Amino acid sequence: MWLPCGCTSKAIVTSSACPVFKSYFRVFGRWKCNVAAFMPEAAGFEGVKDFSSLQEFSVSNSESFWAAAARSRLSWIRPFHTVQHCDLSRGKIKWFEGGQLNVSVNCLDRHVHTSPERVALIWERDEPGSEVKVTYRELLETTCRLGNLLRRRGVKKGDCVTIYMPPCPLAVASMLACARIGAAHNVVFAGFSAEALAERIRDAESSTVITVNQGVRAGKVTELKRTVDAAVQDCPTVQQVLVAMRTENPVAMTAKDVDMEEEMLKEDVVCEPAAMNSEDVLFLLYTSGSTGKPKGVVHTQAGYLLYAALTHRYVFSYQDGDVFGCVADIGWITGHSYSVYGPLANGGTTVLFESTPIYPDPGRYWEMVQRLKINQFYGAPTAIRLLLKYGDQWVQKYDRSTLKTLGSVGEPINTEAWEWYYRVVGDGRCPVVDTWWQTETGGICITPRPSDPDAEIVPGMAMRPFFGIKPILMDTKGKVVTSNPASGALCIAKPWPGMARSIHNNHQRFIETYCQPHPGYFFTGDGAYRSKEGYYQITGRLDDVINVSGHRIGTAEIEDVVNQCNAVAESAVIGYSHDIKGQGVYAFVVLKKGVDDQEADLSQQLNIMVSKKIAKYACPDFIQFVQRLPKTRSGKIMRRVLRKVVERDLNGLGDLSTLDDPSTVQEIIQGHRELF
Ligand code: 6R9
Repeated sequence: MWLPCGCTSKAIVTSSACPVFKSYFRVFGRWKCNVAAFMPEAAGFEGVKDFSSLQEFSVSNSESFWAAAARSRLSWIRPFHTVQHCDLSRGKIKWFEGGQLNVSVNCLDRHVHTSPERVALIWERDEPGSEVKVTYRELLETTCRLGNLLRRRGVKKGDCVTIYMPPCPLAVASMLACARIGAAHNVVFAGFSAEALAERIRDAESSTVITVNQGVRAGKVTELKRTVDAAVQDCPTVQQVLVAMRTENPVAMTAKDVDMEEEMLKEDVVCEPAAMNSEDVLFLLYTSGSTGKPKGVVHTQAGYLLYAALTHRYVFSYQDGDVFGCVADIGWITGHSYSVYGPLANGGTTVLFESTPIYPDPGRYWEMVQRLKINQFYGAPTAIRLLLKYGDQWVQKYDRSTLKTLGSVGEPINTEAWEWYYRVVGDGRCPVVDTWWQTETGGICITPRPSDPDAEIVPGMAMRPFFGIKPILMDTKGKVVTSNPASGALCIAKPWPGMARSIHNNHQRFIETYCQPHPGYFFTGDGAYRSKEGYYQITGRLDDVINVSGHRIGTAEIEDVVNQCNAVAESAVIGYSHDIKGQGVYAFVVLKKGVDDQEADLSQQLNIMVSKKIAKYACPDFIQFVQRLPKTRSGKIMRRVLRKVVERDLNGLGDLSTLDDPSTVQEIIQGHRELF
């Protein structure tokens, strides 16, 4: 079988050699004769006998499926009257209209009623062995105090609060406090620069920012409050900054700053939850697109929460009492859906990871798995590729017998990394779920599980659609490809509750980006391959978005910063294949005429600019100064040619006849050779 990742063999993971599958089978095993043992709602679904008929039912009877799930999995203040009201071609998506609920009540209060002392969060702080456990009762109290404080300080239903914090219980409480009082949150990854933060605060029109004095990561202290100070200078909307103390080092406080923890102590531990409509905004999360500024993806209350909860439960086979270890930062969608909302909606115990995979040494993840008795581990291929290079001994030193499922997310996982994850980390016992999804999809859409515990998993393939998801592939003419095997643009044919509803302040951009490219379908921006068995494999972005260590970044955003340098006339940034990071950043830069090209100095200057204006991970690994860029006669940069040069695939340069001046390509090839 041919796979686009270059894998030619099909290693099949079956249940026969796998004790965990057997225990999984014992728990869910009776679904074969009684599917309701797997998903209780299915008892009411006609004709559903097994996993595949449940999946088919969820797509062809999506209203019955989602209505049953929403009724049984969420606590409603007022029941919904309409399951869905969607028109994908017009970008109109509404789920559970008429219903009212409060997300923080769903994530906290209902579990406090049944098991107040159950651990909700395990804060895995930077120093191994210094973890802090927070029970559901404690998290509810903290959330309520914070909700009351926000209310007292004027934050109202419909406002948007920006949160600039590393993963920690107060960050989760901040998200949930917003949800409690009906404010939206906008979590900004704490690795973003002051300018990137300011841009997001301004776009979200936040009047309140929540942060910590300092961050601690890999033994190093970062001055997060100082970054916020710099950011808010350019944000006229900001009236107050709530500052919590992550370290004991005092920071200079300005007139806008509020000592968050001191003020919280004055507040009551009971906070009346706001009754929110299903389609009120829960949060904005900024992500990169192929053009323009990062966009504030809008997610709403009920549909998002339901989808996060259901995928968390079934993709990872999460069972009550399990410890779920998602190591993503809360500043990304993975942190939102699988460190916070999914696990908490399910009453689970979830880990908040503050450190890095190699601090204090490359055994960190597995030492943590042993110490915290983690049952599901969810991480990124870039970290797996990095750890693989350090050798098996860092894994084998630690007891990983608690692990039941291993997850991968954020970028394609190559076969070598997959095999190592499965055989070394999971001792060949745990299914590896390569989960494909996006900020815009809200939760996992294509994944090997849920499916029959005996069902095969092909390394490096995301495999099958989740309940309610109907993926399709489009050919270059915009026609749906029905045969297998096939490749094409990945679209989703039906709306699902977890999908994004809009782009903040720019619904037109939402329609143009996701709904118009293939009318009637949600366009993901990714390409995919579908095998003859019907399994999906994601082949990468079709647009100018690149994926560096699982972080999404638009090449246009980096070019925008590079072009701001006085010495630069124009630039073209492309992604190239990188052993560890998945993709690296390669910049072609044309200097202005007469500029004295002290290239080393200039490269350094450009790197400083990118890290200051965006973040460190967006810095070019290579900068090649060129006289001209290859352009079409209409003036468009031919990125395809640049990509081929960097990949050293000179035979694959393709048709150059549309180039304005084909000799540019030779200059660029020559310059590339000189750089290496
Ligand atoms: C969850 C998340 C989304 C983009 C997406 C795709 C890539 C994510 C993947 C994957 C191959 C997987 N991506 N998961 N590619 N296999 N399992 O990462 O969201 O930051 O919005 O990125 O990441 O290209 O379009 P986000």
